[in-house]
This record gives sequence, C-alpha cells and structure tokens, in this order.
Amino acid sequence: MASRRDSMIWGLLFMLVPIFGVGAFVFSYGRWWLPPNLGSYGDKVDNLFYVILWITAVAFVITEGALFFFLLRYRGQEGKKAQYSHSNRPLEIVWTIIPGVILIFIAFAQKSTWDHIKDPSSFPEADFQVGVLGRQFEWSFQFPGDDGQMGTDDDIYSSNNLHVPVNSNVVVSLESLDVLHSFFLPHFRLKQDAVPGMTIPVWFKATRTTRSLWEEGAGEELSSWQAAEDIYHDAWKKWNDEKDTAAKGPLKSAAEDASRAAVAAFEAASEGAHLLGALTFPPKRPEFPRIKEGPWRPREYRVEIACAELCGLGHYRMRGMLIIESAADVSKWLETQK
Ligand SMILES: [Cu+2]
Repeated sequence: MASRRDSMIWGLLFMLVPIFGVGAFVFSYGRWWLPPNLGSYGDKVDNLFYVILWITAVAFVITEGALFFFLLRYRGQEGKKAQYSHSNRPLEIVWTIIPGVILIFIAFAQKSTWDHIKDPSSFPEADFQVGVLGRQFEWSFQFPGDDGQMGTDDDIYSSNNLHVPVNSNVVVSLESLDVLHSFFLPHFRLKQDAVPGMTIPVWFKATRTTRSLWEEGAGEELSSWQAAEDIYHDAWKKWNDEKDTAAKGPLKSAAEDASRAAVAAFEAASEGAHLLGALTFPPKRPEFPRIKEGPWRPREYRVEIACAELCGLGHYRMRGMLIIESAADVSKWLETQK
C-alpha cells in the first residue's frame, strides 16, 4: 500500500490537470486564438467549433474532477480494504447513451454547414475558377486564360502565389501530384485533403481585401509611417532638384533622418500586422537615394495557404500566399503571370 503521504501527493497532482487545463484555455483565449475570419462561411464553422469546445470543456471538467475526487476519496488508508466491483449495467448504458446522443446532435447540427462548403451540388455559381495542385513541396495554381476555359493552351500558371477577387465565389479544383496534401486556408476555415488520382472541388468567398485588413491592423502606425514617408520623399526630391553640390549635403542628411523615421514607423506598423496573424515578407528599407520611382507601398498583408498534411521532409516549406484584391487587380496580376 502506498504511504498516506504518497496518496495525497498523487491526488493533488491529478487535481492540477483540470486546473492547468482550464488555466491554459483562459490564458490563451484572445491571445493565441483563431485568425480573423475573411470568408463568407467562416462564422458558421466558428460557431460549430465553439459549441463543440463547450461540450468538451464541460466533459473535461466533470471527468477530471471525478478522477481527482475518486483518487482522494478512496486513497489507501489504514484498516480499509479494497473492494472490487465488476460491471454495472445501468451505469454502462448511461455512459454509452450520453456520448451517443451528443454525437448525433453534432452530426445534425453540422450537416447544413458541411453541405454548404463541401457538397458540389450546393455550391454557388463560380465567379472565379482556379485549379490547385499540391506537390512536394509547393502549391501550383492554374487559371483559365482569355478563353475563360480551364485546361486549354492559354491557361495561366503560378506557384505559391494566389490572387483572388474579393466578394466573388472562388471555386477550386483540388488535385495532388504525389502524396496526400491538405489545402488549408485558416482565414476561411477551409481545409480539404488533396488526394492523388482525385479531383476534389471546394469553394470560398472572401469578404475583405488583404489590404484593408493590413491597414486595420497597422492602424495609427501606418499613418505615421505614411507621414514619415512623405517627408522622406520631399527631402529626396529637393536633393534631386538641387544643382548646387554644396547645398546637397544638408538636404541629404535631412532625407536620411526622414528615412530612418519611416523605417521605424514601418516596423511598428508591421508589428500591428503581425498581431493579426499576418505573414509578411522582410521590409524594404528606404535607402537614400536609391528609390527613384515614387513613394513605395507598404508590404501587402498576405494570408497563408498552408499544407495541413505532413507530406514529407520539406513539408514545412509548403506555404503559399493568398492575396485578396479587386477583380481588376487580379486581372492585372494574371497578365504578369502569362
Ligand atoms: Cu503538403
């Protein structure tokens, strides 16, 4: 028999499981939580997620609480003898029926959302078509060319960069060249395995542009960055126009100061974007006086296309970027991919 002290220690250790479990949840809530929803049906998926989260949270607290209670209540004690019981039909019926009823409830609750996202017969009409091919280790995209038909000679291809129009139904034909991949758009709550030999259709509709999201996340920093950038360009323009070499020195250092301020504000703005779960590329530093063509633009807020299937040693590299913009901008981008 374990000593009295050991039994107490084990009982208390088990009590830490529900305490840390609930504590980790409370701590992470709102911090490391879902990325912003950019899709038309993301809120439906989120609601299902929260319903299931609450069901499992209640079950977790009850079962862990019971485990702790029984460990403490029936710990080894002097003079008490263990009593063995075997099978209890009413109890077994109850703990089979309760999870069964919950699972049937979830099955019915999710049916319409599942059909909306995954059943091709209930898809909306496509405004924009794209073929997605997963391969070790990149995402390849295929777009219809000028004829509007997929699978013809004038198709346009890109890899890892996908531009789609905002407020449009984007219908994806998903394929895999080699192994199982999984096309995952966390900002749209869309995930679908890509299976070799199969073409699987899915769809999504973006409700905002990535640019608008970036601006919202960057907030004040973005406007201070733009102000610093304006000063920099004015200073640079004066420097460029000035013919007198002696006068150029002070103008150059003024522009350099403005350039440093712009970099600092730009980095602060990037922090804002990061908080929203943005994936951004390394910043371009405004180096005096190399930038000659007009004000440079902030980095675009980009949304990740992930592979959610461990598809080989290079799996971690399999990351695409989704850019949501106006239909006109998408057409312009497609032109550059020809
Ligand atoms: Cu993959």
